Amino acid sequence: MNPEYRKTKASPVTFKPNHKQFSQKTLKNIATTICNHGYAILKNQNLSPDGLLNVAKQFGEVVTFDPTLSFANQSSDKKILTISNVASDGKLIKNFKGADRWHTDNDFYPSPRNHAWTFLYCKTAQKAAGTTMFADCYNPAEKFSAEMLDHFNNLKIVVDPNQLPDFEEVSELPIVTHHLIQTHPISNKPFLYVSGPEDFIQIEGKNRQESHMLVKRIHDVLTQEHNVYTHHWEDGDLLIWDNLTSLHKAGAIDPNQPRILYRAQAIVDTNSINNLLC
Ligand SMILES: O=C(O)CCC(=O)C(=O)O
Ligand SMILES: [Fe+2]
Repeated sequence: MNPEYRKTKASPVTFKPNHKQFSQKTLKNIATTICNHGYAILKNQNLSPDGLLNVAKQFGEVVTFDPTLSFANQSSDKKILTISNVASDGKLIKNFKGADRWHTDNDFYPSPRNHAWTFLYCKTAQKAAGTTMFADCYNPAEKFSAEMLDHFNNLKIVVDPNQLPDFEEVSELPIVTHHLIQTHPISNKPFLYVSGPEDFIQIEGKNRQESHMLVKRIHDVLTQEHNVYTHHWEDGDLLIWDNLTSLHKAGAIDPNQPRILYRAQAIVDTNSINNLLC
């Protein structure tokens, strides 16, 4: 089926491919979309957790999640996470908030291992709630003054896994730094790698308060409405996003409706994606 194209700036391309077997052309369309827009939407997929892993595998090395990650339900092989407000007894968890602050997955890995695509599949959607939002981090020159960009060019973010809410106990992972302004290894376009949540990210050489203020200032610009795509889930949607070029977070979750998502990740192999795009 042909891809549908929505032209607003922050909106991704939507596909309805055959979920059982992606053709080379579809794989190329998906990869092109993600590299250009930061994310792609695949409608009407009918995936089991294993089916989701099979999709992720086609784009890179599937991530085995760190055992100290605080997400509630992990599969036994630690490759699929279930993000759900339904407890094992079937009751709704009333205070389930999800990842409701702007962030970037896998910022706690050094480059190029942080170049992960996240594959989030919706088994059970909420009506008029439980969205996922994406802020576009491409085109920093359109978003910030030349003076700010000059300043950003010399800065690095510092990610300390022990400070991140993602980990429930002391993490074995070392502290990593990333340049704030980077060039995308596939699209060759500049982007801002700021991550979040804003009070957890440090800027090298700045104290906590200065870091927090600067990251907040950047988030305030990136997360303006015109720069954000909000995905209203339907059952069977698969969203794939590039963690280099978009910040994301969960929108408000309705405590009275189930919301069940499966999540996998692949570390993107730049060479194989480049080959796919040729
Ligand atoms: O629940 C959501 O909408 C977002 C989940 C999330 O941040 C993730 O899967 O990395
Ligand atoms: Fe996330």
